[in-house]
Amino acid sequence: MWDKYSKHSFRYLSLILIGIGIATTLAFGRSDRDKSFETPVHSQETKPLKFNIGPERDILISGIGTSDDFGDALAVADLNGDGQMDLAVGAKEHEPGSVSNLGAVFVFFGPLTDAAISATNAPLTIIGPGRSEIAGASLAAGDLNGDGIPDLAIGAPKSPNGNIAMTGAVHILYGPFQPGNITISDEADATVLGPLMSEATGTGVAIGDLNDDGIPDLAIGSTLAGRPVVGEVAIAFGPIGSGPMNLPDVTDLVITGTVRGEDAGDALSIGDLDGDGSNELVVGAPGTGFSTFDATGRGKDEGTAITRIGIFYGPLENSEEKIKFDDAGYIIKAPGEDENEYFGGAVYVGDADGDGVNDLAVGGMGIVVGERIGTGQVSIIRGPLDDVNFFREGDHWSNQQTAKIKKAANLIVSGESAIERLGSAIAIADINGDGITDLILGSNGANSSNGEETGTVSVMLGNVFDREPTPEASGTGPITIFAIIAIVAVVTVGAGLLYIQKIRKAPTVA
Ligand SMILES: [Ca+2]
Ligand SMILES: [Ca+2]
Ligand SMILES: [Ca+2]
Ligand SMILES: [Ca+2]
Repeated sequence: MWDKYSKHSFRYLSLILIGIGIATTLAFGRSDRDKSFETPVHSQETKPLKFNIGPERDILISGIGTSDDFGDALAVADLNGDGQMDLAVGAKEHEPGSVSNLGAVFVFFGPLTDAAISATNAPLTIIGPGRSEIAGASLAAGDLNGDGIPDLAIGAPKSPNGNIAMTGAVHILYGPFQPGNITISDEADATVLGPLMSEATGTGVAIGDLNDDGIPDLAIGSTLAGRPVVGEVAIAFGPIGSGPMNLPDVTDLVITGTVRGEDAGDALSIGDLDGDGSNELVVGAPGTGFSTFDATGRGKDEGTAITRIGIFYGPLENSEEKIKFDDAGYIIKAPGEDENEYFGGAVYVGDADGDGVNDLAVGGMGIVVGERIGTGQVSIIRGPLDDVNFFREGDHWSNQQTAKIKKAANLIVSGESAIERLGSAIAIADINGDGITDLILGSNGANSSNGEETGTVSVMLGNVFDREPTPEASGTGPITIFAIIAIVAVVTVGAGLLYIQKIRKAPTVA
């Protein structure tokens, strides 16, 4: 009897061992296949690298108050002159002392190395000039007065121009900057004022040499300028003087939107994208039109659902005639046709992959990813962006002036949560001081430890193109492998028990 039972136990043990063998084979086979899928791909002929900011962020900077819009604008430069890059973050709806929508800029002097940073501890806070002026809606850093030290340009699209309300303005503070708590009204060295009410001058701003004279120039976006309202970008060649000045008096060149309500100039960036030594101007037009009312009061939807960016190749020259958006060297369109993707609400020219050639990053803070409505997305196209390398031979969109970002993107970072609006602002710079450029992304609707919807800024340290995306927790990772092992084990044990039961029930043969 004992011999017989032990014989059956041996068979049962064999079954279990076979089961484990099958499970192990399946598990290792699975993991090998996963690895081959995860190999980074960098060329435009293949799919882009895709990241979720959640598991990838190395530094999280939290805004202060609910609906502050912290992270709606970013600028990087050595603002205190110590040789390290510093980060300025706009929060256009910050309300210190309950003054509505004063707006503020928080400056964090580099190198930044802590994993969690709060704007409550920002060493320098610059408070907006007046109630409801939404200072910090846009930011740019660069040497505007020619002393070799970076200055800060702060857009406030609802600042007044004398007696004219809500023209918008760009307030300029000359560097270097010290720690402290200052106000724009006390400290501004120059102010460029919009000419007309409600044109939203200062929704976009950028600093860089656009006419090849070696002196940084100032580009200012007014998203509600133009008749019909299309948005405009005014370019003032540097150096920029001191004191208050009217925008039309210093403007050398205007780029005008071509689609009603497209908000041309909402985001601006300057840098050499084709590697010829002259800078390009990248203009975002994230608007989808707006509803108007006809004579009978009936609503009329003029939404165009075209959100796009235009690349204007430098050098640019003085011009009496306005340059039309549709005359851009290249135009890149939103990933979808949906409204509110806000594609082009942030643009940044910088070297994200460290190959010495600038790349182009574009934010769409309203883009839906999976179930995550309004989570936002940032796409990076590797440079050089010239007609040889950008619109590659062999792709069906080659030799065309326009492309969809889905065809052009080499790397995509998506938001972690719904309505966080990742891509509200972008900067590319070495912020932790290790000599390698980092990717800095605003999420102006994100929750933080300071409260709901304070807005945050996330930093991915190092070359993002060298990363392997962290597998999604719910995907085909180790969980699937354990599930396979568990199923095989259960089946094996079950079969073994049935086998033993069968033997016990079998009639004894004499
Ligand atoms: Ca510094
Ligand atoms: Ca210049
Ligand atoms: Ca160029
Ligand atoms: Ca590059």
